[in-house]
Amino acid sequence: MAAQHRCIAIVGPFQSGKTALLEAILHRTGAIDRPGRVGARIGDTSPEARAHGMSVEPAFATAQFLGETFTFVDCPGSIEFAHDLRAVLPACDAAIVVCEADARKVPALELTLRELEAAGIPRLLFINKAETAAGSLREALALLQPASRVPLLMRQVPLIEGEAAVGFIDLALERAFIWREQAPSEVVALPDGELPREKAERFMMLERLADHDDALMEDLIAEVEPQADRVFADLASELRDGQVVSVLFGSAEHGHGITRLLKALRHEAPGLPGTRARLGVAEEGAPLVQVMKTLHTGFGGKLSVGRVLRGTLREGEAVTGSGGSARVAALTRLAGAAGHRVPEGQAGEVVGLAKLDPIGTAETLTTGPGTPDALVTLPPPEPVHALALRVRDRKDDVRLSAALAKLAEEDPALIVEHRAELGDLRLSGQGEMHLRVAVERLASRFGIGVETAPARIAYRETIRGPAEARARHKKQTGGHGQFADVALAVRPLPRGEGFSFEDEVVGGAVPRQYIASVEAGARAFTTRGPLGFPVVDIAVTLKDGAAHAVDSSDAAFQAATRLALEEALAKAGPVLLEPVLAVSMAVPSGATAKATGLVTARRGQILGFDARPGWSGWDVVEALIPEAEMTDLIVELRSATAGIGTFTTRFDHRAELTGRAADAVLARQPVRKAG
Ligand SMILES: Nc1nc2c(ncn2[C@@H]2O[C@H](COP(=O)(O)OP(=O)(O)O)[C@@H](O)[C@H]2O)c(=O)[nH]1
Ligand SMILES: [Mg+2]
Repeated sequence: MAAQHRCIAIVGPFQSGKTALLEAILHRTGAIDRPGRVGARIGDTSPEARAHGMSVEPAFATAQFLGETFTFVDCPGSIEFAHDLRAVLPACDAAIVVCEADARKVPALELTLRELEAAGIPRLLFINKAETAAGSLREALALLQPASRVPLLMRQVPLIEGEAAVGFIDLALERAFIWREQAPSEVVALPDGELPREKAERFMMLERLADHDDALMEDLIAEVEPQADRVFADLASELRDGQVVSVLFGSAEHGHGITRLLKALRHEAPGLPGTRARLGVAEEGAPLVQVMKTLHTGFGGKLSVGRVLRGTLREGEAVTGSGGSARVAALTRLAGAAGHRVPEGQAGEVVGLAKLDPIGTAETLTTGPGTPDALVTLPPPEPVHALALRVRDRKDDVRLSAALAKLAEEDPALIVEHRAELGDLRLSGQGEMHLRVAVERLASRFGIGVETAPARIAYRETIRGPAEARARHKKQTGGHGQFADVALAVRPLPRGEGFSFEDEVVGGAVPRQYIASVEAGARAFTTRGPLGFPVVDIAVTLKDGAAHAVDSSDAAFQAATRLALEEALAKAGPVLLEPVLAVSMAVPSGATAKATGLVTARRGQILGFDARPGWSGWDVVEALIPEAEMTDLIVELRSATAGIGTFTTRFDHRAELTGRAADAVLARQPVRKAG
């Protein structure tokens, strides 16, 4: 059999050391000479990642280990970029979840694990920074288990000297190792004093494995030492089936535990056949490629990064996905910022496919006949932050739309709306950094400078009470003149009812065809009321009027209606309405009080809070918050929750806005011109 091509995602909370781990792996496997430093890391090669010292998009790198090819995907840990993972994870064979033995980081770990559990991705945990966590390593299982719905399987016990962990005992191999700086560990004799602990921990590990293997359970009950093969086979099958999550530890920074981790992946992680089975892809058939990511490089154009799930893809072949068909102009193997041209991509490999214009992220492509069923569907995540954009230079206006369309195609979590009513271009997404990176890309890739401002709010106005007015439009110009006379009543309607028109004219005072003119005039007038905003929740009643046999016209009745309404609305007590959102915030329980504080500081109203269903250590806070107060809510919520709190919103109702807040809105609004 040809060598396996594996694909492993590296995921986990922000700052847990994913990029450092990727570098340690690349260093250990000889793909790079020495591990880099944050900012110059192979995983963080885009200018935006460098500028912010964090990973802002998945980075791909390939390494050879014991005759197999591994493509690793360093996935951004920040929740603002988590949506990228949804296209990446399904095509990976397994994930390494990088975490820390630190109680404060457990809710973030739970968030990562939920994504993987939902997608059914086999996973193992790598507790990083082990050199600083000697004591907590012993407690790690109890500490981390609440974050996982699946039993964690401690695979190692730390060897501790003084305050520091210096190595580990592998519970499956029953061998002791001492870590070496940036080098494979050294096997040492199992220290006598550690034997009881080793036996106890190994028994716990085997017991958990035996939950899914009756024969192993019988061995344990009969106190027979199980065969090593059986234990390793169970480790592999139970990882693949998501029945257990193995836990290893080490240090990315010092290169500790890296070889052990790679061996665990090699022996236990499912390969391409397992991934095909999970995705429901038959073994036989035309070549199939799953698109994990779309990049638009300034120089090379569009690049679709895809994993070959079946067959071999060759340069020059045409592929078809749900977006259309295109020829693969060039194939590249990716390595951080660099890549090199290859003639083909074999089953299991991850390759860059150049210039597939109609193809988007997460599409499934084939070279065979027909359009393949999509293996992955991606509901776009709900935006939590929005900005209004304006080009610095008017002549960039058209280019801005095209550039934003490209960014949105690359990243479905970016939502672009041209809001004609408010005259703004609104960009929304997953947070401040997410939008900031998008704005920086407009400059760095497309050379378009934009200014940002808080997105505008769609205010409305209504009236508080009933009023009546009568107006006459009369002009004598040249031939025949213009004449219309209209008497109207207005009254408020319940919130959300919009606009209604009634006709109570008796005796034909206003001829039939002009009643329609009055209604049309009223509707046109309510697009901008006396306060300068669209008027809603009013009923207009035509009470009376007069027409002239020759001089009346549609235009004259519309004009008279405008005059009458202007007077009536001014008398009826106009008032501003602001949109209020129903907000559902998910936060680690420790931050619930801070989250409710954010609501009350924003003219918000708490509706209640409760444990987040199915989660440990998380709460959900339900609240009503005026949309105008949402600006930067996500920023403050994230800072109150170490970056992992989030919310969803939906429009709930419009509420009257009065007092100083209303004055501020009106002061910004251009005054309605008279007449
Ligand atoms: N002490 C210690 N620090 C580490 C280790 N691995 C990474 N770090 C540090 O943790 C921080 C985050 O690392 P990085 O790889 O960028 O995290 P990422 O956000 O998960 O990609 C950096 O300051 C690293 O130097 C480790 O094994 N031990
Ligand atoms: Mg990183």
